[in-house]
Amino acid sequence: MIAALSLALLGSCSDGSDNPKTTNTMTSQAESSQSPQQPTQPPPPSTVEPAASPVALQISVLEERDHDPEAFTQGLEFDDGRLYESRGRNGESGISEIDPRDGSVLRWMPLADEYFGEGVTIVGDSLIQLTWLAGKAFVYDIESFEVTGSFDYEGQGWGLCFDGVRLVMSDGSSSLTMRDPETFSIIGSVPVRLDGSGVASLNELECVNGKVYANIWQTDTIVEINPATGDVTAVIDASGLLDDADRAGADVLNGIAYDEASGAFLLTGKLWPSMFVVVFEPS
Ligand SMILES: [Ca+2]
Repeated sequence: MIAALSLALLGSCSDGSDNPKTTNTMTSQAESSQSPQQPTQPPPPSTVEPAASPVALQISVLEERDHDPEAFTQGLEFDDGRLYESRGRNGESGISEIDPRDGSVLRWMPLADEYFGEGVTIVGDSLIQLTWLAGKAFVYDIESFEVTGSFDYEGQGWGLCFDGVRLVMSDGSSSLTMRDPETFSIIGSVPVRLDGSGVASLNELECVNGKVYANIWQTDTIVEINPATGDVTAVIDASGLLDDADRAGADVLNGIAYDEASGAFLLTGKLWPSMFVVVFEPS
């Protein structure tokens, strides 16, 4: 299954923008060869890719838990039941392991003041943490929290997740960039579209079962993306998590971590006093 998924994803990333056209051509040829007896009927437009409108989803809160209101959350990820968070802001940035039950900080490794931490993900026994404008990703040993290496890259770093084969990275634009997890070199990119329009400000990411979830900066919206095509397949309304009092001291939603054990997502945000165990359900 993983191999099949890998092939599908690798095939898509080499030229994601051309995939819909390719699919359209193939679909039309197949239909015409199979339906010579119906020359007077126009082809059903609904079968032409990309056709599906994104599904509207909302959140169902299963549990509210504490989160450090001093944490300027830039990345959130589970690994084997342990929860990791990247914090931003110069002078306050670093990596922490936090207790998923109560948000307490179990381990903390600060970044030098010149770096502004961004998205984080896990590859094997390593954490990889982006920085915003420095063009540098730091690699940490997940057990010791020591920095074991770094990667240099062009442009801004926002969100990062690992789909088991490739790293997926956002930079605040409407595109996702796929990178080799060993070298960090670019191996593909895909423009993200919602009803045909680009979706800008893709921020924190989470790779789950072949889909990529991204929260849109400065909104309470999370989009579910098919990384093979860039199409948004679901739009999740994550508004209303914080009450007005908590909202006043908090910044934007910016943390998505999927817990494989429960099948639920954990959501939080920059300077949020709470994190929320949620599932997505039809609106
Ligand atoms: Ca994440």
